Amino acid sequence: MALVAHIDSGKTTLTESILFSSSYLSCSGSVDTGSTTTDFLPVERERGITVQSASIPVQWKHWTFNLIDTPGHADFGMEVESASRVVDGAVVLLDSVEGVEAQTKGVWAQLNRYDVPTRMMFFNKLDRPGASFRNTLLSLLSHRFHPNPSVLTIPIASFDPVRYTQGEPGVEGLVDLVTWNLWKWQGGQHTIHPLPRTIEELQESPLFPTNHPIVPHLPVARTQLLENLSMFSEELMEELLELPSSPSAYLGVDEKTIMPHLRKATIEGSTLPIVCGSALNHIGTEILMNYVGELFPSPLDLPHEPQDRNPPVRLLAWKVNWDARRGWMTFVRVYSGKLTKQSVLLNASRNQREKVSKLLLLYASDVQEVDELPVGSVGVILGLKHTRTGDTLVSIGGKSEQRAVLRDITPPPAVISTSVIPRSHSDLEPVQNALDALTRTDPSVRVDTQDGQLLVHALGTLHLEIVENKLRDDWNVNFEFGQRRVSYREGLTDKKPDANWAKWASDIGGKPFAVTLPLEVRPMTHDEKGDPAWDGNLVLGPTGEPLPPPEAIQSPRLAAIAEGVSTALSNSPHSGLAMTRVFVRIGKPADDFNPTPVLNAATVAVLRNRIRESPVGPLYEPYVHLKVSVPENSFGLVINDITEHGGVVLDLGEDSGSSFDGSEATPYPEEGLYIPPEWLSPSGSRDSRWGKRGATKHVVHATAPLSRMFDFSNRLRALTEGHGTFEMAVAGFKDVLASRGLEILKEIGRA
Ligand SMILES: Nc1nc2c(ncn2[C@@H]2O[C@H](COP(=O)(O)OP(=O)(O)OP(=O)(O)O)[C@@H](O)[C@H]2O)c(=O)[nH]1
Ligand SMILES: [Mg+2]
Repeated sequence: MALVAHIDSGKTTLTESILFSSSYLSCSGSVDTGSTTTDFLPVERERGITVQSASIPVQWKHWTFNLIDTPGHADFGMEVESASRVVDGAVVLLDSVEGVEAQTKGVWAQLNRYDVPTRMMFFNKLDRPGASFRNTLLSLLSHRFHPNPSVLTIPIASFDPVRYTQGEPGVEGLVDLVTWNLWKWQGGQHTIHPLPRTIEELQESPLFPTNHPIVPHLPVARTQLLENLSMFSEELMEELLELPSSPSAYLGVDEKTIMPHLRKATIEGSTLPIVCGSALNHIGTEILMNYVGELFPSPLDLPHEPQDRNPPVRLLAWKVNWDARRGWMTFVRVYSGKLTKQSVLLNASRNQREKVSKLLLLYASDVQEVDELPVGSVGVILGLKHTRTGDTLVSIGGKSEQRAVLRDITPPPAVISTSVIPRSHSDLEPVQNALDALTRTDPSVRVDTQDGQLLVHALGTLHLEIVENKLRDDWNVNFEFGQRRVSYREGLTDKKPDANWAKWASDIGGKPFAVTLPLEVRPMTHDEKGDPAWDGNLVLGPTGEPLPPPEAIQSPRLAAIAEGVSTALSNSPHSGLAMTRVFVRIGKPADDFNPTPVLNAATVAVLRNRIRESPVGPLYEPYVHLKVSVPENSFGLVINDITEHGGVVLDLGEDSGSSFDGSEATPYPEEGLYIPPEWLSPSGSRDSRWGKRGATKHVVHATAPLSRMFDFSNRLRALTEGHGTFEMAVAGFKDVLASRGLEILKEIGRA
């Protein structure tokens, strides 16, 4: 399972707490002092952010699960992409002061893209002033994450009724509504107490001081949870109907009765379980682990290849790393069979043999060597020479259908590039080799040569900085980076082509040759969605289905044409930019005798020609989403700066309901869910973005062109005397006005 979330919501802290609570660590480290297990790279420890995901096996009670801690910064979105590809479940964290944030939506979309079936939410940082369980829950509904969340635990801010109403200290206890237990934290220790099963006994219970305001709410919350669950299970509904009609009846229902229904609803995705706590104080961590164990599917609960006596091995390389001491480390998930050390595999994506030397389980930077990795497990292979992130490896000599490649991982689109200038002529080759190695580990880094210049493309400014560091520190090569440049895109102009545009005629070996390609090409319409696998274009196959990338297409003739489409769209004859928002439909290739290389060359030629014949298309540039926190006195200055640089302010941060992309959607209804009243999670009532007024810092949400935001950190420092902070994440491409288009063409030397 993966931990995914917006930057700084506490994933690494929660990982550390899980390792501590499951007794792997005797004392937990902290991101604030740079001592955690999973953030072990020097740059991670310096900056306190996660850059690369780390996978770690966890033993909890009778369960074993692999935990993947991912980075929250969108510049490292590739890491979330590949983690989403291999996990069966994800825990999504929210900072309870902030609620849903921009990248929460980003990672949620990534989980959707890879069909991660099972998810759970953890409302973290309830100890912070301004945290609110209620508002965080409401933000989930208003951003339409799930129509049927199930609240499994309720926080108790304090056991002292007076301090409780002030929301201090934030979270001292949790009520587990399923097991009907109370968890109390005092001085770093916790105790667990079963709650009484009747309302009268609960009211009298010495577990709570008299008149504690939370008590009357607990039966309500449990009743609502059970009724909500019974919507997904007739069996549970019948059991509830048979209960005596006393107000206490639902309190008597045993956890063993509830859990199977909750588990089924969670695995199907009909509900989204919600737990909460404070990872920093280890509050709620064990409850979270209990629910991961109880509710998340085992690999055998999900559709999988039949595992009879000696099933063939099939695995996906979801991450490749270079380690100075151990060499190439290939992180794999085993989807079938049992992988043993010293075996030979076929890399089905590249048709190359690979020899497995050792197998490892990785506890962050510590390792344990093992002899085998069984089906469902996640581990590391040493010794592979050619395998890249996203490749499928299978047993040698299996039947051809067993060699089918698993679904690949699609890197997010690159938005920024820079030239790489080797210091001297003799540095060129080492620099090229280092770049090649880097793209093997991180497919979201792309390298190409334009006008004799070596260019590296990345997902954002921070990503580019990390690339620079890695080239210097891991590969010791001598180079300089040139100026950073935004990656623009060109669209297609709609001009009706000649009737015969898709016919290609040539001479091959003195013989005339003609082929008509089954292509339909036009600009995408406004409401069509670009496919990330095709860099924002939309490419359909013969039956109208979205085509996978060429290397994953089974039919060689279709693959040859698709490859040609991909090549032609990768740079426009007008601007040299990659094309975007082009619709291509590839029909069924005719059964003629044209060899596949001819089909491929012909596709490139006719499609290029088609684009060249149309006038230069609209230009697109990447936009970023900005979240800026500024003191009151520089608020106006910062807003001016953003608008002067082409930005648009979306929200002034006081209203959690509006969405970041500016689109207004109706929230999911609150009906049928347990939503605690405002005063029940009182820490939200003061000093927060949830509060009406009185915040000392203002929050601005805006979008702006990336090209004009490169030096925003310097500008913000100057405008706020160092008191402003901001987060920036790429929010996609937007088409630009003709005047800006001309500027762009000038900038890239095409006008
Ligand atoms: N008060 C409070 N602070 C927390 C809690 N959990 C994490 N933090 C703090 O929040 C900051 C970010 O925590 P991380 O664990 O690095 O967050 P992350 O989600 O891993 O961040 P990225 O990996 O960079 O996306 C650190 O300063 C933590 O100490 C919590 O429960 N309460
Ligand atoms: Mg982290």
